[in-house]
Amino acid sequence: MAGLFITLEGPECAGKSTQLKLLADYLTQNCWNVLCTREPGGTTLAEDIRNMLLEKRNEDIAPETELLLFAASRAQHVRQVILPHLDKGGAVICDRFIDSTTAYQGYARGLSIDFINQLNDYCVCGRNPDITLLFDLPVEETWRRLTLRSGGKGGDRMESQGNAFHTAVRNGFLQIAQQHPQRIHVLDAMQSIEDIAARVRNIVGK
Ligand code: Z5A
Repeated sequence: MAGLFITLEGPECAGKSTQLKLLADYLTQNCWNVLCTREPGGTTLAEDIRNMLLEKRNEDIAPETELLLFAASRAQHVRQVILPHLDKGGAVICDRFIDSTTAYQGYARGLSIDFINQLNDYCVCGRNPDITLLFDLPVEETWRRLTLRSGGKGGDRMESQGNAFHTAVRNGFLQIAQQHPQRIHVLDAMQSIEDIAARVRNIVGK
């Protein structure tokens, strides 16, 4: 497989974006040509889909529609951005990827995990991540950080789901990690930013 493909996963406010920047600096210092991107999003079309998915006015979106929109965003993102960069031997760091679909639309929304696995395979063209860093955070801490960040104003459509949904997401991620122990590394997102960054460097450095 050409290039280096790293994905960051976990619940909201687990520190993915924070760690993504630190990891990008580390890889750049180690002579990698690094592309940072995110899902949903990463291309003009996929960013439009992202806006549709996160807007609160779309709260009546059906789970099946939601799943297919995340998949459509990924199919475009992989083909237009991720694969070309990997093919040139670069490093791609992506904030959320296939495991978010399995955790959110599968474990939390209750859609078929088998179907989601097939759909994920279809979207990624056979190029799964080399390393996935899963930032695990208790739901209470997710809420604490979300409230701090929004100043009590409430979040987007996905963030506004209830406690049971976010608990199912967290447990779903942990189950997925158990199924892919070679690829997925679970990190305690309650640690300090510096300690987590050191652990990330240790995993990726190896
Ligand atoms: N979604 C889906 O359902 N299906 C899919 O297939 C995909 C996604 C791909 C995208 O939201 C939503 O789409 C997401 C899943 C769903 N929904 N929800 N809910 P997003 O991209 O907007 O949101 P996010 O990925 O969760 O990003 P985030 O909320 O910004 O979280 P983060 O990137 O993990 O955290 P952060 O921005 O680095 O940090 C958040 C705050 O915590 C910030 O104030 C930091 O200073 C603080 N922080 C960070 N690290 C620490 C530590 N170690 N200690 C203390 N405080 C910290």
